[in-house]
Amino acid sequence: MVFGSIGRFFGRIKSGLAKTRSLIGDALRSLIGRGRTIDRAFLEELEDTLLAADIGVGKTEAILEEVQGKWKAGEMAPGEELLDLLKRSLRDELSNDAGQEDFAWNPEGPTVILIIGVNGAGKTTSIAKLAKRLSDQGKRVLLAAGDTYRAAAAAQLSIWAERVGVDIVKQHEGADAASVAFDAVAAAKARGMDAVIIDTAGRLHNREDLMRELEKIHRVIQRQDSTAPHEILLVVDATAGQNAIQQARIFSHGMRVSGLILTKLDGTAKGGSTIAIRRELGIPVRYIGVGEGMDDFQPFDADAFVDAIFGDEE
Ligand SMILES: Nc1nc2c(ncn2[C@@H]2O[C@H](COP(=O)(O)OP(=O)(O)OP(=O)(O)O)[C@@H](O)[C@H]2O)c(=O)[nH]1
Ligand SMILES: [Mg+2]
Repeated sequence: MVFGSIGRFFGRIKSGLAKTRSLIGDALRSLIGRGRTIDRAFLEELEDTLLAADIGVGKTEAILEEVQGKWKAGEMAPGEELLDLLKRSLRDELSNDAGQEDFAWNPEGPTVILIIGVNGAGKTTSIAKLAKRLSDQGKRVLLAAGDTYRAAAAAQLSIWAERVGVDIVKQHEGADAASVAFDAVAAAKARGMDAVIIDTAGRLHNREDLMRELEKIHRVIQRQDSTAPHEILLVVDATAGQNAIQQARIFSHGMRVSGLILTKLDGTAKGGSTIAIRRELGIPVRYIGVGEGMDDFQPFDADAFVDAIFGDEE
């Protein structure tokens, strides 16, 4: 598997997930590879390893139960077989029903993608990366500077728009975010765009204000297109662990989140939290961010992800 894009894809997530690999893959390999028999002490070490890898209490318990069941039935040896069980279990947890397509594109007009998440999660950067990805596919993308709260937000998005080579709709600082979103969807329709990606503020005066603003954006977009937004992607910083889960819950109560973008999986050993986040929120992971550059972004693929954290070449 070394041709062009697939090889590059694999290389990038592998290098992005290097620290996670050493925490999960290497730790499990060394635990399993010591020629031990499965006994209570082994199971305890396995439990500690899985918990230390941030995959979460729920998933850790489920794995231990399965291993224990097989052990008692005499069906399990601690070797490749156990490693295979772990990989399969993680893949099953992470796999999405959706295929490899980015979106169900709106056939009637622009596909409207609303990006939400707490401040600093990586929304604006992820928008740039997604815009780059879609425009590389030949799609015409428009960005909307819907974060009118933070002073430099629109400027930051403009710089990205220029770098990526896409258009942007913005207003003055302090403008009504919903009005920016409304204008952007109108402009995308008028200009025959394929997609409009709307940035939003991560923080307002308080959480209620933030949720109210997001709801207003949502309502106003629907005045332009009653089927919009077609995607609501929640951006989550993977390094935030339990905090990330808590934040994501708040957003997903207020809005019908259609997918997660997990950011900052590079440079952290907390990649295992992807499993905990996916499991606890029940929302599919759609993309992952593995760096600050506009190409450090991949559609989420459970198989590739698990292979990358176990250090498999194939
Ligand atoms: N290493 C790494 N850094 C990232 C990634 N995604 C975003 N960042 C960095 O995280 C910081 C915050 O990113 P932003 O995109 O500005 O986050 P935001 O959610 O838009 O933040 P607010 O606009 O303040 O709400 C920036 O320094 C980004 O470069 C990633 O996948 N990996
Ligand atoms: Mg931002």
